[in-house]
Amino acid sequence: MTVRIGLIGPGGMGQAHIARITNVLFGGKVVAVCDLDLTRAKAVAEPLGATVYSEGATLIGAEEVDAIMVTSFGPAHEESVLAAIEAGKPVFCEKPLAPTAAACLRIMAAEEKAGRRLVQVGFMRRYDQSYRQMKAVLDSGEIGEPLMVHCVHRNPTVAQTYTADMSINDTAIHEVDTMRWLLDEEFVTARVDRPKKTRNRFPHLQDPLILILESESGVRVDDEIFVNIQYGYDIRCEAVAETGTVSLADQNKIERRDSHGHHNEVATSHIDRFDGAFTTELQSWIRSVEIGEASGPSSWDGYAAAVVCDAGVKALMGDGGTVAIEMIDRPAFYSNDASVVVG
Ligand code: ISE
Repeated sequence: MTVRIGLIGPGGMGQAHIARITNVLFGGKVVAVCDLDLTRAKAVAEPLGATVYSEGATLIGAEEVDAIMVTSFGPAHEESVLAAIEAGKPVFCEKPLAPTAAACLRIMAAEEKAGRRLVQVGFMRRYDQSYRQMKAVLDSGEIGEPLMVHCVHRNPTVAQTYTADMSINDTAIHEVDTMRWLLDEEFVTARVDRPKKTRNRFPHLQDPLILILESESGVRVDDEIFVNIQYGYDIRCEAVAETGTVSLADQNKIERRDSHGHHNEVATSHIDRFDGAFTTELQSWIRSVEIGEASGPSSWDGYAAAVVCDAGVKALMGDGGTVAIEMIDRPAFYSNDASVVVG
C-alpha cells in the first residue's frame, strides 16, 4: 500500500519532508499540497503531480488523501490537527503541536473522543541514533542514576521575525522533549539565566540564554540556547550520572588535516545535523499509518512540552525567579505511548 499524503504548509520544513518522502523513503507519496500562497503551493505540487488546495479543510476531507502532514506556522497547527482527527485521518504535526498548553489539551480531548491515537508530533531527536544510544546507556543503569544534563543548542542565525519567546518555545522545546524522553520523567520548575548578550543580530532577543529545568526526582538540566552563534549548527549533550557520563559524540562528517591544522566540519542547519533522525522519523510515521498503529511522540508529549515551555517563557520574561511547572496527570488514554520506532 502507498500512503497518500496531503501536506499543509509547504515552507522550508514542509519542502524538506516532501523531498525526503519522494526521494528517500518508501511507502508514501505526497498527492496533495495546501498553502494560502497558491503560487508556492503550485510550484511545490507540480513536479510531484500533486493536487493543489487553498483550504486545509478541503485537503483533509479529500478522498484521495489517506494521511495529513502539518508543517504550517505553529499557531495554525491546531485547526488542521483537529480537522484531521475529526476526519479520522492520521496526522503528523511538526513541533510545536500548538503554541499553548490549552490548545494541546483541546487536541488531546478530540483524539480521546476519536478513541484512537492519530497524532504524531515532529520531535525528531528521539529518532537520532546518538540520543538513542545515550538513552540506552542511561536505561541500562550501568553508570547509575542521571543527576545532571548539560545541553547546548546553537543556531548560526535566525530571521528578524524570530521573537524573544521563540528561544524557548521554538528552539529549547527540542531539549524539553528530548530530556523528558531521555530521563523518563517530568519537569517541575524552570528558571532562565541571562548571560551577556551577543552584539550580533537582534537587541530584542536575550541571546544567549540558559534555561534551567529541574525534574521530579531532582535531575538538573541546563540548556544553553544561542541562536546567532554565526559559525554553524551545534548540538551537544552530556548526561552526568553517579558513576559515569554519557554524551553525544562530535557529529562531524569529516576531519581534515593539512598545513593549516586539523579541521572538522560543523553542521549548518537542523536539516543537515538531524538528517538521519528525520529519515527514521518519517519512515516510522509512514509505516505506522500503513499498519494503523500510531507511535512516536504523542499529543501528550506535545502538551507536556508546551507546559514546560510556557513556564520557561514566563521565567524569561520575569525577574529571574524560579517558575513552577504544573501539568495535568497523564491521561490513561496516553499511558501506553511507546517511545519505540516502528518499522
Ligand atoms: C527550528 O524551528 C528548529 O526546529 C530547529 O531544530 C531549531 O534548532 C531552531 O532553533 C528552530 O527555530
